[in-house]
Amino acid sequence: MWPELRAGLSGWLGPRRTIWLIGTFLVQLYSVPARANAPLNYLVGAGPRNVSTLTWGVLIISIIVVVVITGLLFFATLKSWNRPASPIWKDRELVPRATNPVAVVYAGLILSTAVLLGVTIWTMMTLADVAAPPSKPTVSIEVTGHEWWWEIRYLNSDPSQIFTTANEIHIPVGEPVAVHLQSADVIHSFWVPALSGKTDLIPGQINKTWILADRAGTFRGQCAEYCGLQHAHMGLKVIATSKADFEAWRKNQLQSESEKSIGSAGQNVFMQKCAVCHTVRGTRAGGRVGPDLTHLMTRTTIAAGTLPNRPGYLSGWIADPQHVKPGSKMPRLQIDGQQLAEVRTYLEALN
Ligand code: HEC
Ligand SMILES: [Cu+2]
Repeated sequence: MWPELRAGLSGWLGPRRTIWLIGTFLVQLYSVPARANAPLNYLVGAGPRNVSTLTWGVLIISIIVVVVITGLLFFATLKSWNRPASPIWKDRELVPRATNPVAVVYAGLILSTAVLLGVTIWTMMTLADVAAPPSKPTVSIEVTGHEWWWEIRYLNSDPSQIFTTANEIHIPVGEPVAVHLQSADVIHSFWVPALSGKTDLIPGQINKTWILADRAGTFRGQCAEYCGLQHAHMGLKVIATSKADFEAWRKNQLQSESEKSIGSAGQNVFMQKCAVCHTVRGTRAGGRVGPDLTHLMTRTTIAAGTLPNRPGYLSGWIADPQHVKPGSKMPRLQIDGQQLAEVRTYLEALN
């Protein structure tokens, strides 16, 4: 069979194809680091290691299985070419073979059962491992899915330590964080690939999961259950920092605006046009339809990761949210240029 195989291959694999294949391989190799930085890459974990180890393990086993099966298929195909063409069966007698060909089938069955069983047990063990955090969580948050943004509430047994923010979760490095998931409307799914698997947010039910970052960094998350028009623009970020930085951030989030005493033309516009839907703690603005804006400027993005939180984008968003995120629950408001500038100045002081 080898001469045939070699002849077949060299016919197919001319010099141009060889160069093309090697080139493709090199390009792939080169783009590996680029893909490692892709925001939703799940092959590089920053949380409990065993999940990414399982992913890699199953991936490698699957590749080996595909390669072996393809090899055997090639082998069987080429072997049958060696048979004399169109045998006339009536002139021939069946010659008993030295080895039992059915043994190959048994071997295949045993081997694939063993591989599948192994992978199943490994998966079960990993699932049991990640069911509970390695130690008692030090921080607990409640995440509420809305069409199409995330409400984040930091829970505490002391009510004065509870606060609400949106779309960006800060956590201390190395400490497990309990996450309670619920939904205000339809089913969403909480997914931060580097830190945990997916868990659904289901109306009328609280699902629990946990996250842990073993290094500092910003980890992108995404709603992973189709939830309507702007599902793709329902992103979130987990920002893992040192304990000290986390505490500083938390202290600042706990402050109300009145302590910074803001009173301006912009605030008047805000009270008239925005306060029905948005809260700014410490003021009369207590709407709960949209994100809490008390510390808007401490966030890096707006509209659930859709735009960077910079003045130009902020103006664009307020002037016409339906252009940025069609179907979003923030309507286009009747607001003139001067009011827009004033309200933006007001928002820019919310830090
Ligand atoms: C009818 C309710 C409603 C009104 C009125 C409203 N908003 Fe919103 N706003 C929302 C909703 C809902 C979102 C979340 C949109 C999304 O991300 O899909 C939002 C998002 C925002 C955001 C982004 C916040 C973040 O962290 O992502 C800003 C800033 C904002 N609104 C400012 C304003 C301003 C300023 C006004 C008044 C001129 C206003 N909104 C009026 C409902 C409203
Ligand atoms: Cu969603």
